[in-house]
Amino acid sequence: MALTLIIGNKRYSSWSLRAWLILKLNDLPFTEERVALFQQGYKERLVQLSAGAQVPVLVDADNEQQLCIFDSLSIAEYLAESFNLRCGWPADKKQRAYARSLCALMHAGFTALRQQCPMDVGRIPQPVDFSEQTLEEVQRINQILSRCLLHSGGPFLFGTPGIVDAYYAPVIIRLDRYALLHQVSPELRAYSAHILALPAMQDWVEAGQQETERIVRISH
Ligand SMILES: N[C@@H](CCC(=O)N[C@@H](CS)C(=O)NCC(=O)O)C(=O)O
Repeated sequence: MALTLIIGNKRYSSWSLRAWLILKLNDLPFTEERVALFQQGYKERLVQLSAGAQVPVLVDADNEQQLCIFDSLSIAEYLAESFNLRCGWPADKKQRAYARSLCALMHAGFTALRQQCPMDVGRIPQPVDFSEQTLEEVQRINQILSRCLLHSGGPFLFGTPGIVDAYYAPVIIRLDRYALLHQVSPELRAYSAHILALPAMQDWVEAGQQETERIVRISH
């Protein structure tokens, strides 16, 4: 099994970060390939790679065939099925179901926050004129994640690190970069500090800050 993860700009691509972090948290060997989004020819490259024509894409190649898995959630599930992940889904069936629900919620929801506060790891932390809907979503995230942390006792959402933490990592970057951390519980603030201090997260943020492309508006 030889894995290649195609990602977008580390500065902006939140869905790429999720898949990348799952691989990193689990120490899985993989090759990384970056496609700079919204630059000339990028879409043609993504169309060639997968039916989704977006990043991330996980390419699993062996001698006989090459499989391209697109969509961060499908990548997470493929990795969880292929490897005995140390940082995967919770072992307990009920907790696992809840962790999957939280990932599905992130995958399909929180659109106001995602649109108004695109991930930008190079942004100097400052607020914008948040809409009511964005602030409501922040409070919903605060309640959901704080409850998880109180229930598990931390330091990760379900105690030990897992896919669900990777899924919410870009939200933590947004809370930080849009100066929203003072609006969340002490538990979520401590969790955020813990996530931002992970060596893999620091590597991603540092690399993103070094990228030279600037995208004015990206919503994901
Ligand atoms: N639901 C997808 C979303 C992927 C997505 O929106 N990717 C963005 C970058 S973070 C992208 O490829 N944008 C470029 C484009 O759509 O052309 C997933 O979970 O992987």
